[in-house]
Amino acid sequence: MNRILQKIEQSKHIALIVHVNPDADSMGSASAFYSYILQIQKRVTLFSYTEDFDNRLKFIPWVDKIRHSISLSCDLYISFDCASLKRLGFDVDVDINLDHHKSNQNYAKLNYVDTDAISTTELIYNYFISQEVKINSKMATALYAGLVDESKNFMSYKSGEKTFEMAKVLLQKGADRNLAVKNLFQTSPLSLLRLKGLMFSNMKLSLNATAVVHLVTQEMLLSCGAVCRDCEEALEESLYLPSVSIAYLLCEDNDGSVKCSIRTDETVDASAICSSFGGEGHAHAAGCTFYNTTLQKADNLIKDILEKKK
Ligand SMILES: [Mn+2]
Repeated sequence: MNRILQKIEQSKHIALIVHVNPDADSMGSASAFYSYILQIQKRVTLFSYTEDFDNRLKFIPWVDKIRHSISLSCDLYISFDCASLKRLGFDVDVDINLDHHKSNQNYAKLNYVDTDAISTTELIYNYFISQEVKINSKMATALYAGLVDESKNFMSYKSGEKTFEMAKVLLQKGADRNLAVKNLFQTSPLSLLRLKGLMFSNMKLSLNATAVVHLVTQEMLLSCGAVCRDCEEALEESLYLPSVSIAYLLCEDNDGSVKCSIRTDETVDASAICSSFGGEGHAHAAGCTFYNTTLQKADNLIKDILEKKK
């Protein structure tokens, strides 16, 4: 951690990079860091490869400052919540990698990866506390956004004493809890609700009803006005079925690839399955991409792996 501070102190213009299709954790950690860099009176720029990211993240401070084409003139590049270089979208050498993914590839000069942290914002929070950084209300809201999203509004099995302790401190520092919860858990575009209905009526059970399979075509997405990432909610809720320990999604993306997302209970390692296809993620939430294939062929590949594990 001291080496991180040292690097920051030596730099004049610092680039903060979130991952492609940023989530509240990636954006929240970069946002809190943005405030911090401003506090120490250095130049800072926030980069996201994805331009049309989720509207529900717009409440996170500094999101309006995001740039989408990387500048190579910064003297320090920091990535947030990004397990691999590929997840950055940009072609850039990363100096500091701040993350909590089990599958992190330690691709930077300095890698600070804490797989025990429930969110990357927890790791940033610990850094701020250890460096006695003053956490203002903007920073608190940003850090809270990542915490509440990754812990699924504190429902995740990983939520423990330190999760609630961090939440408590952030609320004391002025985190806007209502704004975060309203945006992250209680806002749904019509397209998403329609897609959920369609996914639930089309889903299949397999392997003695221990697995749920969602095959989503471009046609299904277009009929709802939805995109692949909108499938995540229905995927996660599929695990609510008592007999189910794994739910996976294969979704035809508009670039012709098939996006795979896997959610599991504590008995199955999702990240192990996805890494056999070049993907990455956490033990119970992971993803990978298949190229030049069909939904059916990709489904067979996953089924083969699951059957071997039985
Ligand atoms: Mn995260």
